[in-house]
Amino acid sequence: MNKLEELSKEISYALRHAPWEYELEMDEEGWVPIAQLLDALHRAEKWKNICEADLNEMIERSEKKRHEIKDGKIRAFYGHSIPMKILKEVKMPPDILYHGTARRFEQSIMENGLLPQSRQYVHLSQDVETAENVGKRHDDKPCILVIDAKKAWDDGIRFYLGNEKVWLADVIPGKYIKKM
Ligand code: HQG
Repeated sequence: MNKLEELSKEISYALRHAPWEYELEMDEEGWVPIAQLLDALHRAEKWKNICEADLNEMIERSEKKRHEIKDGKIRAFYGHSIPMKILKEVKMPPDILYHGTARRFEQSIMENGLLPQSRQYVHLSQDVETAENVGKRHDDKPCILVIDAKKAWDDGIRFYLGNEKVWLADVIPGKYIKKM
């Protein structure tokens, strides 16, 4: 892992899971003042020279769009597990979305639906390749689930925008899910 990847991991941890460890004041959309984040990072020897330009470079160089910077603030696009629910923008999804997961979870997902588990939202992928990469984090031969997002949306299930490849939802009942 190179230094920018390491930085991205630590910032994801701070913004998704533990803002209080870094004394960050987070608003309801997950935004945190960059100055606060930099102050917290500077306390660690490893990050004592990090500046805003490094954060921009981290975002630019990453193959996944995990963070966003705007008006002196930074936030994570998705992945949160903190108790305060992060408000996301409701948006009509593409007709089909995908979810890559472990073979061992498949039966439970079909029975109980896709649940957010330790995160605030269920994470869905815009395309099969992205879903495969997500699934490989859990299983070397992941199973890909196909979500009838159009039907779910028409039935009143809300979807939210993560980034251009990641969509979010509260719960996806099993009737909208089939195996690829
Ligand atoms: C599974 C990474 C049993 C679900 C990724 C998943 C993504 C169930 C696991 C983002 C279930 C949760 C999120 C049920 C869901 N029974 N298992 N009823 N419902 N599950 O890591 O979606 O690199 O919290 O299938 O790329 O894998 O960190 O979620 O396998 O975008 O930026 O419960 O995190 O992005 O696992 O990944 P996770 P995820 P980053």
